[in-house]
Amino acid sequence: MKNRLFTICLGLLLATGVNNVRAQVSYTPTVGNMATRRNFQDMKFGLFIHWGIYGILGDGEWVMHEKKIPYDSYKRLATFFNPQEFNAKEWVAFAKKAGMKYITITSRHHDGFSMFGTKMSPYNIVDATPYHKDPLMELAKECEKEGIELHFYYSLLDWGRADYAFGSPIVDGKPVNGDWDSYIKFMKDQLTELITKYPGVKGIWFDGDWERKEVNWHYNEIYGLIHKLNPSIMVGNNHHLAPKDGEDFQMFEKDLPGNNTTGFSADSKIGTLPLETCETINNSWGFNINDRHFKTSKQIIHYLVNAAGRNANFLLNIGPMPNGKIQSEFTDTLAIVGAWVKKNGEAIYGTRGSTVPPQDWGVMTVKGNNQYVHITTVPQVPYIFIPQLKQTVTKAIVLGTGASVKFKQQPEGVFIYTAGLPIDANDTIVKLTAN
Ligand code: FHN
Repeated sequence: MKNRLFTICLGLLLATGVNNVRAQVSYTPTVGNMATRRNFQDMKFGLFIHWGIYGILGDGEWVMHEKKIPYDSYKRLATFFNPQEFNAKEWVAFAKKAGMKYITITSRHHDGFSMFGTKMSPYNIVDATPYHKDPLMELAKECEKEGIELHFYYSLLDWGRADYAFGSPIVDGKPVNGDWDSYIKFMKDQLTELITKYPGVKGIWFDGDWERKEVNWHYNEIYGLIHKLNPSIMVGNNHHLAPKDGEDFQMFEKDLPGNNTTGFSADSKIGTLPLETCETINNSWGFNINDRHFKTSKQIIHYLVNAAGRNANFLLNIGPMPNGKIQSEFTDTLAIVGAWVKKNGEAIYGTRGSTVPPQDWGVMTVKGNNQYVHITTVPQVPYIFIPQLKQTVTKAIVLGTGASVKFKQQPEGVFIYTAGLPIDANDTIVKLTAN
């Protein structure tokens, strides 16, 4: 009886239309999904790739919208998008060399162009460009071969499709000038292709929810479909809100969890799901020929360390060039980052954030009985103080050399003495054994 009442109430709710907050109802992740989540948290460092036909204009992925290029004119870009230099092997090798364990790539961005061979629209890289090949299939196969996990970014927002009807008023959860049912079906069909055709996919990264706050995105059906097709796949949504039912990880954009320098995170309270934060290597997501605001290897390492200390993965974005090559500024910087991660990976991979909150001097990560003290800002005084450490420290050494480090534990916390400590310009790591 109780169950029937619940079903009736749910039916009524579903019939009311506006359900931006509604997602997969009462979702319980499978054992396989929980394993994907754990592995995701262990990986810590991923490569985000924004790549599309907009790259030809060298002005980022929003160029169509920002330069007010009519959709039909913009579509011409497809007829000369021909990334002959694309080589999945090179991309995967580049990610591995940087110490990254997974790749999240745009399968379709807001311009609506599908960068994969879809049967659901002719506006895709195989059918609409002279390239006639599917780079995402090549990437998926190479990732699988090389043990790199693959996630697909998928835009909910579409500037061009008539059924999406960008700019249309929304009434009763639908755009009045579009065909919302058709658009939802289109997305489900494409997601089915992405999940069933491409080997090894472990995540779907939605974006664009924020464009239509009052629409019914049918997340209950979309998330339900993904988990039905492959229960182990992690669903995440860059809606800039607290996680919804049916989601498997929570993401932050251009901000560490808990910060809100961009204004995107005002409503995204940190939940209990695995966390990820994404940031650009320069100031652009898609290829931007004019953007020379390259982050240094030190800034990238600090972002990675600070994310790990806040229990989050770091997804670092690059925008490859329209010929399929990755520009040398990115490969050079990430080779340095990779060398650092190779040396210090013990304190990053497989760790979790500490109960000790971020301090002026840096952050801490934890793995089993080990606590890693990441000193990213060496203090003026010859010590750092770790407050609130509940465990008893039995040993303190420099990570890598094993040289012992002087420390003193008191009821209110632990002092680590930094005099004579070999300082790493990026991050001086002290490994504590603590029970
Ligand atoms: O509009 C997009 C943008 O192009 C890019 O894809 C980023 C990645 O986090 N997300 C959106 C803005 O929230």
